[in-house]
Amino acid sequence: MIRISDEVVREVTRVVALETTLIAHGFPPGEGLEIGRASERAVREAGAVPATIGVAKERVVVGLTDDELELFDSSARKVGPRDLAAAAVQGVVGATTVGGTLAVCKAVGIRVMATGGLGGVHRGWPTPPDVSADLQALAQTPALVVSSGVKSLLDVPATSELLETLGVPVLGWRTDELPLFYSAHGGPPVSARVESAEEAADIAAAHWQLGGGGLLLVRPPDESLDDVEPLIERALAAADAESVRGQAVTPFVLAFLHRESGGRTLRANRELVIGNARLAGEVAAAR
Ligand code: PSU
Ligand code: MN
Repeated sequence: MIRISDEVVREVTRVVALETTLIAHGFPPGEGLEIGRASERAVREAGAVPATIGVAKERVVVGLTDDELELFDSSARKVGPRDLAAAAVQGVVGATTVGGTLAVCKAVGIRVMATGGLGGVHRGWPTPPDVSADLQALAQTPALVVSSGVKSLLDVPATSELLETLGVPVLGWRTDELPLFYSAHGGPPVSARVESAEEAADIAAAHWQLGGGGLLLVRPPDESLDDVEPLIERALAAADAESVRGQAVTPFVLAFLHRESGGRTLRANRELVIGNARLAGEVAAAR
């Protein structure tokens, strides 16, 4: 049921897992594929081995081929931890979220992953009563995830509190604050600050020796966009007005931001995803 590429089998201690939801649903059509490929290159340039994970051909695939990446367009089903088995058995193309990707990492022993933003607690909780399965998967999987914080449309302070409750260390990459995805500043404090990939790898190893699960390594965007929050509020109001719900909210909000910012959020999103892949590669190479 799981297909692992030969390279991932050989190099599993140096592997960085990459998700496919970003490729299929995180960017405008076509761009996600290019960003997925650029992320793989960034991992290699850092001295590690990329394994993009998704469901295809009745298998959970660890290390999709370059051709197979093209299957992950907006028609792919979004696959979280609970959806993996059904997607594989039923033969659908399944784009794995952070949580879905981590569930696979746990099954095959991959210890490092990269993404853009982690899922979490939605604004206005408990209406909607929406908390991403990413959080539980992270708590239960001994892996370090590099992100630029959590998705920008979430309730960031509530998500940060829940990460503490779940015992997930939040390591700030040369920062004391949880990045707000597009913006480097203004987030809640991290649980520890790190200055190097080696230091992050050492803390992760120590955490696992203590029986711990996942860790988040949060990297601020290189260029901080500090005027996006009002746009996010407008995007969420527009989604509400148009009765956009559930899984459709993130793509709607991202498309709104990309349009209304004149493409600035799209460029920032691209840069941070690739930068996170590079840093994850450095951590994997330092293990
Ligand atoms: N961050 C983004 N775009 C995305 C996601 C995160 O900027 O598309 C995806 C990731 O795959 C993440 C998922 O795991 O959204 C979380 O979705 P949900 O809230 O439905 O669990
Ligand atoms: Mn959700």
